[in-house]
Amino acid sequence: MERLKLAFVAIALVVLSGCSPIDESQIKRLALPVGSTDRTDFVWDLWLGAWIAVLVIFLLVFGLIIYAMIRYRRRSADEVPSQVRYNLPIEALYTFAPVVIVAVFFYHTVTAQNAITEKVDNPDHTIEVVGSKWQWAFNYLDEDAVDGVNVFDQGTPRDIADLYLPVDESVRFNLISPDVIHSFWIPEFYFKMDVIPGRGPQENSFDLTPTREGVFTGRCAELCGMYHSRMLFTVHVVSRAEYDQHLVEQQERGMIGAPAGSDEAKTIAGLDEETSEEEN
Ligand SMILES: [Cu+2]
Repeated sequence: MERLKLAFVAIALVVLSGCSPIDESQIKRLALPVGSTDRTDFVWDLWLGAWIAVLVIFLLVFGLIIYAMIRYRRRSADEVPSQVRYNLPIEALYTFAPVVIVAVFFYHTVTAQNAITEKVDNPDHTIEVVGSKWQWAFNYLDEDAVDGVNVFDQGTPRDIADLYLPVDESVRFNLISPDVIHSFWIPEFYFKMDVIPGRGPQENSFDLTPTREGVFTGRCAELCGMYHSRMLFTVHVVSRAEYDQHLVEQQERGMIGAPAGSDEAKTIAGLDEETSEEEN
């Protein structure tokens, strides 16, 4: 008995240690962070709808189970409740019902996905996102960027990259990778898209408009190799003036051009040491 108690305490500790301090507003959003783009409402509607559907199905199924347990229970020691097999209408129902449920989920998922990935006609800004082992480069491809030249932000496995976005202005993201599959994910945007080598702006591109200023953490959401966990980046959603200011600063720092990634593929994270064959 003592051992059992100990086991319970141990399990409770493990489970509870996984919990962050309770943020009540997050409970209201059913564990989603605060949405921060013009597309997040579609995801929220899908998320809330799915939870309501799941709750209704849960109550219905458990209600019927409990009803059957009580209504058809054995009432005396010598009586066996009636045994029923091969009830065709019931079997047809529980084949048909899940198909309907999946079809409804599918319909709403596709509708939401189409709305989320809808392209705008003329995005205010275009940013090329380069995911490579194991960091990100962001090429600000605005035609009017700074004196007609492109500037960029780039990280290393030691110093993560910054991404600047102007609030309330539409941005097109073109995702490219020179090496393996990565995935560009900003949790507050309720969106991620894989970054796939060999695919260009035609296939791997999406538009959105950030609607809330703030600093968010972006991640790589596809296990891409040894230092996958270092593929973090910091997203700064700022005013247009601050955005322009940042581009000018990048130009002054000499961050001009459009890196295609992969330089960092040769760098050992945290050491900044080359490990290419020429040196060994
Ligand atoms: Cu990655």
